[in-house]
Amino acid sequence: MKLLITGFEPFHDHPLNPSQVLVENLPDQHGNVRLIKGILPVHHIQGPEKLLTLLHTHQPDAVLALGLAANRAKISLERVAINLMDFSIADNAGVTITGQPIDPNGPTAYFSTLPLDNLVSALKYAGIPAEISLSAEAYLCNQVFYTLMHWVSLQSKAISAGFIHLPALPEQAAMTNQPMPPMTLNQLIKATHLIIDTITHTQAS
Ligand code: PCA
Repeated sequence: MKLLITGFEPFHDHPLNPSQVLVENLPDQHGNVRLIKGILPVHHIQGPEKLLTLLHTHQPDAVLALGLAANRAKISLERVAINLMDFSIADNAGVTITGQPIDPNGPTAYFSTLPLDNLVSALKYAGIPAEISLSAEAYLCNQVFYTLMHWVSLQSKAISAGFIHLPALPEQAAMTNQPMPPMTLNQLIKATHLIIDTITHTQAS
C-alpha cells in the first residue's frame, strides 16, 4: 500500500511548522505501507498544484494531509472541507482572499474519507489528545483539503484521505506570549504510526 503524507512549510509568524518537521522525521516504510512524503508551499496556487502533482505522480492508496493549528491543544481530525477561500492572514505569496470559491464549479463541501471515529478512539486509547473537528477554517489547509477530496471523488477506487491539524511544537510555544498548548515531536510521530495502522486495519476489514 502506498500512502502520501504531506506537511506545510512555515508561514505567517511561525518560524517552523510541526507538520513539516513531522513528515521529515518519518521513515519511508511503515510495515507494508510505503510512505511518499511531500512538503507543500503555503501559497494559494503552488500549494494545491504541488499536491495535485504528487497525487498524479504517485497515485496513492491513502492520503494524509497535515498542517498546523497553533491554537488547538489536540490533534484535530477534520471532518469537512468547504469550497471557500477567506483569509486575512497573507499566504507566503503575500496574498489575502475574501469570500472566493476554491472551485466555482465544485460542490459546497466534501467529507473526509478517513475512519475518523476509529482514529479518535485509537489515539485517545494511546493517551494522545485527539478530537474530530468540524472546521478546517478557510485558509490554505482547507484549500488543500478540498483539492484533495475533489481528486478523491474523481478516482474509481475508494481512497482513505483527509486532513489533520496538529498543535504547535514546544519550541514554538516557548517563543510566544500567546496561549499555545504544545505537543512533542515524539507524540506526533507516535500518533502518525497509530493513524496509519488504523487506516490500514480499517481498509482491510
Ligand atoms: N496551517 C495553515 C496553513 C498551513 C498550515 O500549516 C492552515 O491551517 O490553513
